[in-house]
Amino acid sequence: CERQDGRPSKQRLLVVANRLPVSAVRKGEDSWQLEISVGGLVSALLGVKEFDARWIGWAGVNVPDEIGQKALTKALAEKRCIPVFLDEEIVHQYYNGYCNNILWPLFHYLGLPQEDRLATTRSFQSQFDAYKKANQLFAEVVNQHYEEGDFVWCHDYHLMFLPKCLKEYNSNMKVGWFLHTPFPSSEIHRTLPSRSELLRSVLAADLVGFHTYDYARHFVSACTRILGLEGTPEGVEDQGNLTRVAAFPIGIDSDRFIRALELPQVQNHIKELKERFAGRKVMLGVDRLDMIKGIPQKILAFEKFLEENPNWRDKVVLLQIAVPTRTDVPEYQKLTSQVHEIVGRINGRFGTLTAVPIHHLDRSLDFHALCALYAVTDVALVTSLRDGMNLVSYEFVACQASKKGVLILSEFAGAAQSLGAGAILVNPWNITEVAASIGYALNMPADEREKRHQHNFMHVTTHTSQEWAATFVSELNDTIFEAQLRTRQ
Ligand code: ADQ
Repeated sequence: CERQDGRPSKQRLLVVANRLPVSAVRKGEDSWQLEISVGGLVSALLGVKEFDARWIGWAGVNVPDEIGQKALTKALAEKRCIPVFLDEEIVHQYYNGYCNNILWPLFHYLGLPQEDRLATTRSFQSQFDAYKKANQLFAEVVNQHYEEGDFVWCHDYHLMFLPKCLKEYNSNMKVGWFLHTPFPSSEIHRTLPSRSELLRSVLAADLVGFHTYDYARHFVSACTRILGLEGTPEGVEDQGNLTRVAAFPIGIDSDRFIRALELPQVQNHIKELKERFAGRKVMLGVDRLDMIKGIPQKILAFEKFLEENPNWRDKVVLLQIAVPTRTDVPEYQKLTSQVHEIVGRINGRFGTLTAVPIHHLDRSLDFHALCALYAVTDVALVTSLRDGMNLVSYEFVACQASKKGVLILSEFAGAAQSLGAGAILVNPWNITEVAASIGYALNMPADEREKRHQHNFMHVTTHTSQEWAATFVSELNDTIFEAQLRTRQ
């Protein structure tokens, strides 16, 4: 498409995700305050600037009244966001239930929460019905805002039913779907009662994307085994119709981090942190407080390291920043108490009157404070039990141009496939191995650190979020073009 001055205008992109990149807090009957949300998907998509993008999603609040809905819609429009309104019951069944209690643990190989396994099995059908209803509500809003030529990019496990709903509205709509979590082995997916319906709905998209080749392979093999469809090197074929399936590893807006390090406020933070931890090596963990992140395993490995290396006890500190999420879910509340309990015990065991080995913060940090922390870190510890990609590891690398710190990275994070050559890869379940890796990282000679860092820095600065989005959208375009050619032949 062209503008009046002859230059091509930006491609319109409707980004559809469960949550908008902002959270809304009601300040009065018709006034709202918007705050940017924390999370991998938001971080990645904020870096996408080449498109004329609008974001469609739930604002994270129940707004039953029309005045409130109108005011919120207006406030969000200024941020190019369009709300989908979901009532409390739907949110309970769709979001807390089917998405967070069933799909999230299943896709991360964690199974269902032990104590309500049977209860979940019983309520499964009603939760799945709510999931489909919520996806239908998203589809209605997309359809209202869709203009011919738009690309619709659906995100994540919350919206697996959306491609099918959209194509029912308009079979010419150009629809892509991307999964931010792992897609598990087909043996795991097979256990899901709604396994076939979900796969078929996703296959209605023109292009289906995953972070890694392995996840894409698992998806194709689930379609082959469960639906009996043919998997080809291009994707999945159903009676002559091809759904393209491919890997699109996500990245970050690395320049944003690199530029931030030059800012006076970040430099001040860095100075303060250096003074505060002078004489000690700094280890860092930054995670959403979620079972997939392996936070208890990380802290236990650090304890083992201190136990086995008494000479390091007053020379190293672990800063663990964990932003709480899904705080109303009992499993997450239990995890928070468990982490507090372990941290308290270790600090009691190895702390002194003047210093403790672990500083644990249960909160989100602002961007500048986060950059400063990354910059002063000697060793970053990412011990996810499973993680679609893990952007924290990328952000750490981007901020390490001068320090050249070491990244210890779980082999179960998608990032292990891109940063594996520069990081020390570990099995987070094996705390003996992680403890040994901490020792190796802290003692690593400068030339080895430099070499490992260069490898990862090169990757992080060339495989950016902008490049990720541009590649996905251009592949979506090509896929549709090729499909049109095939139907003409
Ligand atoms: P997340 O599970 O949220 O993302 P991750 O990729 O590490 O995980 O991204 C977390 C983001 O939140 C980072 O940008 C980080 O800076 C920020 N963050 C985390 N804790 C914070 C804190 N305490 N304060 C401030 N910011 C904090 C999901 C998948 C991942 C996948 C991404 C993107 O689970 O596997 O990499 O989506 O696809």
